[in-house]
Amino acid sequence: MKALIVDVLRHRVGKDERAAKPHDWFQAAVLSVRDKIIDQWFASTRRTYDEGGKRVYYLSMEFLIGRLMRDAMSNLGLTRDVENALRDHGFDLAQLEDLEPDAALGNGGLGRLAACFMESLATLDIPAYGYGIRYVNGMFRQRVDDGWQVELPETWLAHGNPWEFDRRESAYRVGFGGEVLEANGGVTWRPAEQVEASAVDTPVVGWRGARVNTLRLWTASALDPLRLDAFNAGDHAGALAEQVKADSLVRVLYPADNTPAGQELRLRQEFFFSSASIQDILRRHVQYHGDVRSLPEKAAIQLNDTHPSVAVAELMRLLIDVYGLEFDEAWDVTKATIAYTNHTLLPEALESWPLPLFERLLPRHMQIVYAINSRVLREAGRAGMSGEQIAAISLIDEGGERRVRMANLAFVGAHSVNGVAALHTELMKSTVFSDLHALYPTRINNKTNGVTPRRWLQQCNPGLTKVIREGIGDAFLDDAEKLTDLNALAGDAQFGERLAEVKRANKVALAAHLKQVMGIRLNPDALFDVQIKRIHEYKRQLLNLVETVALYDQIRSHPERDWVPRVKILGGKAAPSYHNAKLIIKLTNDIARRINSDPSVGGLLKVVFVPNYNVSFAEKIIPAADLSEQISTAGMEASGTGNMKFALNGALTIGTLDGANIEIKDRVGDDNIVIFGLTADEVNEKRANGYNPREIIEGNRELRQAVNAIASGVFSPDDPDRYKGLMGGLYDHDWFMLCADFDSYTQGQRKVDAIWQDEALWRKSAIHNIANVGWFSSDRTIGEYAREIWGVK
Ligand code: 26V
Repeated sequence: MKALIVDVLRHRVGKDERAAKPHDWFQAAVLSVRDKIIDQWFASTRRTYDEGGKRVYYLSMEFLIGRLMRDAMSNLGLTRDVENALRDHGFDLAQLEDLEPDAALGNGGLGRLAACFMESLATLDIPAYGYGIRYVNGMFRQRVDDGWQVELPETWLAHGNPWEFDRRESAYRVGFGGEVLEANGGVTWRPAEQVEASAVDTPVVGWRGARVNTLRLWTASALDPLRLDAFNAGDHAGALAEQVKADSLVRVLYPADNTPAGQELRLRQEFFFSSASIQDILRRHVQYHGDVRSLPEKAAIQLNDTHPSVAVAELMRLLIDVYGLEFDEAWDVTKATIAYTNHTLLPEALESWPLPLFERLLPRHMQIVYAINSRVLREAGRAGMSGEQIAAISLIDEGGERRVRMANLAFVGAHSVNGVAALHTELMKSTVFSDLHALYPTRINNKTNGVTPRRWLQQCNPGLTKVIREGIGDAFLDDAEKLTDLNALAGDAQFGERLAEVKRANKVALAAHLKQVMGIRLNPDALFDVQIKRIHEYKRQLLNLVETVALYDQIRSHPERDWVPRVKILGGKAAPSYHNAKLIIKLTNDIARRINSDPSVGGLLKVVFVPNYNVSFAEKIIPAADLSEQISTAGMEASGTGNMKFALNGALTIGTLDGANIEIKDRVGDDNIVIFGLTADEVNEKRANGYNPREIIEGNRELRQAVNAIASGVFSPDDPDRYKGLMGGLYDHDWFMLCADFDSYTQGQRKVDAIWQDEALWRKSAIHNIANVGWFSSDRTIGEYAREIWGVK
């Protein structure tokens, strides 16, 4: 490895050892590791072709990969070698790793899930391709200026991307607009505009190098990138206009999470990548298997949410217009190939497009959507459904401005529709999809999410991994469910001591990092209480903040009590147009400034808002967390995956009966998790039968004082009215039921304090958490998809 790295440094990076800067060494190390991957990559591809088996295609607008260096080294078993080689050259691997930018091609949970799934697919030796967009600017970089979020473009490609391979030979034309021509029985779509999609491939290595799969991201270029005639005539900008338009397709990731962008560019992005992916899948299939009719035997296409659901219409169009299948036959092939995963029930997040826009951009697809719709509505009619039910099933929303409903299109075009946690799947059946479920009662199924234990245990927490290996051996490295052997060590004081030492070391490391990036000093012996995730009202960062203010009050009124020292760590990005989310970030910082500078709390309470939370930051924070905040309004968080990562790293959870929290509770046991608040049924019942938050506030002194303090400007003396509206919302409607859950949340937090004060009890609980969440490995999840949806071994 040492010789290889020097060779690469000289001949491919083009630097000699004496002139090379740290970044050059990093580049050389990456390329050296990449060389080891490539042989495996070719071998995997060849094996798939030889075996002629079924392939899985995961279509996702988002892949939130983060860094790849450690992942690749660790999965190939090269970490030690690279570390030693670099040390011999005078470099520390950990420092060089920090030079790698995050590939942040996603917003949050949905994108990170796609990345975990890619790694598990390779680990389970399943031939698979991820398909997405190679955004030039991924998730924005968040700066905090005077407490406010400021968005800056993320330039992850500034120094090139050593992991990717241009595949210009894999290029497809994608059309927009134009007209549909009918001639001698056939239909052709004559688009008004065309762009070229070309593939950029990144290898994805499975654990122990089991397989290397491909993440294929599309980039766009104009068919005629420089119009020389225009250029020579002096129109230098006009000559580039088409290229600029093509660039815009892959320029930015839409930074909204759970609220549709509703803009034409977004629909163009969706069609661009869906069309290129479907064309690529069909080309590969026809090349190796000859006939498109056998597609379902050789290909399984999974739609990650509705973002790629126009693929249903695109596959139909290609099968009918290009490959000459009859509509019925094409429909059978499409449904047997495609499956759809839903990731949210929030009504505002369900995508739909104004019909005139859809028709103008995709006229042929509009016809196909109508044809599918009339078929589906006929089936509903034959099943004896009411007019109201039929209207709910329709692919077209006829209420007011007519719109195409992408979730309904995905639902009817798929043979499987899955939710991402047990509660979420049941709610899909009873709420948004109730009528579609009545018509197709076997289609909805559950696949509870998971996370890859390679990144989220082994790589991010080597200390803990080592202690576990000493305790139960190595079997858990290949099968996370073997972590249950740790249950036998829950009462072992020595083992508990070693775990506590690792946790403390991780907290010291995090504190050092935060000292460096924010200049704040934290006590590693305090309880690290963490809420990191996108900022959204349903996730209820505000509940955490109001409770923090109440606690601050209590500590000041009763300084003599035996308070548990706490550090409240919050982090996350707000959608740039989401006013309240941005205000919540400012409030966090306003509260932090006041509390952190108040000598009367004597260091018992600190509040930290970590700027620019991303995957790499999560890898530093999660191993150092004692308490994981999973406090969404019940029924609103589809699954959550952060909850799993924290438990796997030995944090206790304080959470509601929402998403996967419920399944975590079932596994770790009621004594090892702190559950509070209304159930999803109770939330519904309250919303239906009238809910009076004002009465609750008036009846609860702690809550009232905290809310009024925030509302009256105690934390914002420079602008006392800043939080009037936000707090007024709690009095008036409190849609997310913060007030209803405040009291039981507070009690939950005091229960956390009590467990913390019993050191042995806390350690035992932490062990039970680590021991019993191996089931939330994405290997288990992908195994279920493979067996129950895709039919692959
Ligand atoms: C919707 C839209 C609408 C158009 C603009 C861009 C955009 C981006 C994302 C979304 C939907 C996001 C849905 C999502 O991330 N859901 C999360 O999925 C996780 C993985 O299943 C799950 O753990 C979280 O609970 C769920 O919120």
